[in-house]
Formats: sequence, structure tokens, C-alpha cells
Amino acid sequence: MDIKVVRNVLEENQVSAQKVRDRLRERRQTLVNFMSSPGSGKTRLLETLIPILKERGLRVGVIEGDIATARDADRLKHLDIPIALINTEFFGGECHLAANVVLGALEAIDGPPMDLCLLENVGNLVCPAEFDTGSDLNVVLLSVTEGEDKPVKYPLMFRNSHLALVNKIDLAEVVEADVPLLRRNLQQVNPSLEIFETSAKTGLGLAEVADRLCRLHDAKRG
Ligand SMILES: Nc1nc2c(ncn2[C@@H]2O[C@H](COP(=O)(O)OP(=O)(O)OP(=O)(O)O)[C@@H](O)[C@H]2O)c(=O)[nH]1
Ligand SMILES: [Mg+2]
Repeated sequence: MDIKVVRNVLEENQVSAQKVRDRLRERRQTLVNFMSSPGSGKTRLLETLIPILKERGLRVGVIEGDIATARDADRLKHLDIPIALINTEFFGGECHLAANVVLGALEAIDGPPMDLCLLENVGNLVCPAEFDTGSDLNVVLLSVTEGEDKPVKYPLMFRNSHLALVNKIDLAEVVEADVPLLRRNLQQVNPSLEIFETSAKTGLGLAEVADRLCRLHDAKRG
């Protein structure tokens, strides 16, 4: 019985994810889903990456997913972009964003023209990987302070992602991170994962990430 209930939840989510995809296709918009443990640097990355994307002519919007508080949305306010905030504590404190919630957020920021919507998922290395949001691209951040073994300990997140950003690379030496081992672990879990080394603090690697997102949007727009 329990298994059936879980299956129903996931099947329902797939229906909503398809609605998100249909909506994005109609509007020629691209949705990118950023996921990671709490504190890996998702918000800091958005703060540094969005100005680069804007310089390249992309009109950007953000969906901020958090269990509680508007802190991350507030940190992005100065970027002067449409932002939809979702606090999951109002519907059970879910540790992920389900597709129906993402659909509602897309509707909420409808208005100003938008090419690229960046979704900051709830900080969690497990649950968000289980729920298709309807995104065009899944990006996982793993900071060098978290340990090289995380891809093999939490494989689903890395299997369900297209890009991995090895973030806080500016701290690699200080925390004696073994970056080659971290890369090997990522490749072992998902050989097709595209790996970027980034620092959301210094901006290192973010031009390459911006290039990748521009190419994705261009390909989708056709
Ligand atoms: N040195 C360094 N610090 C970083 C980097 N990226 C993020 N930080 C810092 O790490 C801390 C956590 O970053 P956030 O951007 O809040 O992380 P988050 O993933 O959005 O966290 P949640 O929203 O709670 O899941 C902040 O103090 C950031 O300034 C980086 O590349 N290098
Ligand atoms: Mg954040």
C-alpha cells in the first residue's frame, strides 16, 4: 500500500513536470534547476552568474525554493530581476520542489519577458533528485569542503544531473581537497556528467558555465 502511494505521488509529479515543459516550449524559455546540500553556494553562484548572463543579453528570472525565510530571495533583490519565492513550510516543509509548485512559480513571475529561469532548489542532496521539476538542465553543486566521497554516497543526485559544479575551488588548498579524486568519483557515478570547477566567490569558471547555459538556450530556441 505504501509503495502504491509513493508511486502515485511520483506519477502525479510527472504529469506536472510535463505541463512545465509544455509551458516552457510555448514561451521559448529555458529552466535550469540548481541543487546541492545546504551551503554549497547556490545563492552565491546566482549572485555572481546572473550579471554575466545579463551581459550576454539573456533575460533572467529566478525561482527561489527554501523551507523557510526570504533570505536567499533578498540576497538577489539588487539584481533587479523577477523572483518567485517558494517557502515549503507552508505545505508541510517539503525538502524539495515538486513540479506543480514550480509550475505555480512560473505563472507567478509571468509578465516581464524571460529567456532563462534559474531555479534554486531546497538545500538537500537527496530529495530534490527524486522529483522531476520539468527543467531543461539539472546542475548539482558540490563544494570542495564537503568531501570527495559525496558522489558515491549520494549517487542519485549525481546520476540525475547533467552538470556538476565543483564549487569553492578557491578553498581547495586550505581544506586539502583531493580534486582529481572528487572528479573521478563524479565520473564513476555518472560518466556523462559535465564537470566545471568554479568559485562563486572569485567568479572562476563562471564564464564557462554561462557559455554552457547560453548554448542550451540557443539550441532550445532553435
Ligand atoms: N570561499 C567561497 N565561499 C563560497 C563560495 N560559494 C559560496 N560561498 C559561501 O558559502 C556560504 C554558503 O553559500 P550559499 O550561497 O548561502 O549556499 P546555498 O547553497 O545557497 O545554501 P542554502 O540555500 O542554505 O542551501 C556563504 O557564506 C557563501 O558566501 C565559493 O565559491 N568560495
Ligand atoms: Mg541558498
